Amino acid sequence: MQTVQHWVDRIRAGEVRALARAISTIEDGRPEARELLKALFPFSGKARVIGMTGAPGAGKSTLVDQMARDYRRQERTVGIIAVDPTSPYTGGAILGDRIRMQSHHADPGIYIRSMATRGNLGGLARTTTDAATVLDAAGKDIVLIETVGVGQDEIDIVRLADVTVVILVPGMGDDVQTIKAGIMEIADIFVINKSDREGADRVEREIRSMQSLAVRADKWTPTIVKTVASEGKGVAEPSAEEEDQQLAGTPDRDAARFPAGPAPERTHAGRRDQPAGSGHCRAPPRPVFIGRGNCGQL
Ligand SMILES: Nc1nc2c(ncn2[C@@H]2O[C@H](COP(=O)(O)OP(=O)(O)O)[C@@H](O)[C@H]2O)c(=O)[nH]1
Ligand SMILES: [Mg+2]
Repeated sequence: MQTVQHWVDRIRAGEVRALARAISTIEDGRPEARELLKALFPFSGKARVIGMTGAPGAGKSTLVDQMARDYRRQERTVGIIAVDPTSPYTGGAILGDRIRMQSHHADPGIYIRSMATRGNLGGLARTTTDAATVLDAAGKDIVLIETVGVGQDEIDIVRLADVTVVILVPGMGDDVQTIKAGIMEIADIFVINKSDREGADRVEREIRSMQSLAVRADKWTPTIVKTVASEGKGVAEPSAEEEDQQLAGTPDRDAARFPAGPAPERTHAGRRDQPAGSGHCRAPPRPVFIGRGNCGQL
């Protein structure tokens, strides 16, 4: 039997099998997961965690795939976690995702993992957070998390990200209104994908009019980027925009997001602990869950 230390060493050396086994152990809620995570924590906190959320079919996987390509061109390593609670592990959209993303499979700089929701041991948000920690500790520069932006679970997942990209498409009609309560307030960047279709400008106007009604506590106005992911058009922009946001004074944004005091230390896969009592936010599902601190401040 190998020791946890040996396992950690193999993960940090980029051994895919060790990485895969770590995430499976977390997913299955096996007891050794806690010990492993504890040993990995000190090596986490460096990755940039980007949450990608939007309705089914919005083009999230296509965009994630293209963004991953772009990051690889910049010689940055990428971990991708696809969360789709409606799909069983081996079927449906996940299988489609796997096929589509297969082009990366020969590239050791990319690791792609679909999260199962079977049994939901310990909560999907928690499991996803832990998987992100593993990828972070494994040295991935970028961790992209794809979720279907519908339920609270998915909103919790994107809250664990450093930056959240909300993907909308033309032709949604009133849907923009419908999802605004949950999804709109967590967006750092809006992507209007399928901009080859009619109505992209209208979606943009709708977002802008919503933005004009409410100013975020941190004064950040989410940027709007138009893409045609299936043709690779504009796909570098979400990454570039994300980069700009990272450079553009995260400290100020933190100060605004954590009005109770200075931004807390990064503790967990690059995210910050939500300060006690800072929130108008719903309580996180578990104490260890990491919030981004800007919820409810739209
Ligand atoms: N017309 C058009 N189709 C797109 C675009 N991006 C993705 N698609 C297509 O939309 C479908 C759903 O894409 P997918 O990435 O699986 O969406 P997801 O469910 O959000 O992950 C696929 O058939 C894609 O080829 C786009 O910009 N324009
Ligand atoms: Mg998908």
